[in-house]
Amino acid sequence: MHRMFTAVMASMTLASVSAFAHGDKHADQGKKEAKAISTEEKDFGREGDPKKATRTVRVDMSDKMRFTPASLAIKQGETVKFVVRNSGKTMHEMVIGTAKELKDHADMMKKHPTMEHDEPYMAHVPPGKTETIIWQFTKAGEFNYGCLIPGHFEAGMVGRLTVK
Ligand SMILES: [Cu+2]
Repeated sequence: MHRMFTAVMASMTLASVSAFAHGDKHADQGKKEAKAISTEEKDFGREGDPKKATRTVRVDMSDKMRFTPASLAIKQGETVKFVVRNSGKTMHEMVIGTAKELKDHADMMKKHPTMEHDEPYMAHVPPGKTETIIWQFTKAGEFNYGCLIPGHFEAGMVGRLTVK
């Protein structure tokens, strides 16, 4: 009985080790590139094809709870590569969306701070690191980008996107 339990434990450990090694081996290829590009159309656009990115926008996030730049003008149809840097000492994230979506999402994050999410229109960036978002702005309108780490959005960590 005891012996069987040990054997099961050993094989489980082995399985998780090999799963980790497999994930690790491909880590340098980049998580986003490895996935197929989503065809889901949101109110504020769709996931962009990195090969079709016509513009690179550098965005800085700081512990002053601000994005730099704080506003952006984008041409409708444009595929933008956002290079998002966290120059602060705490975690920040850039999430693109409509004002209502961001507010709802921020409220949800307050209730479930450890909620895990990863979508093509968001980048979670640890201190000192840089992540990218490739997004195609297929629809005209006024949108936002915000940091939904609890308290940050409320402190004014939100930028304005104008697509026309
Ligand atoms: Cu933040």
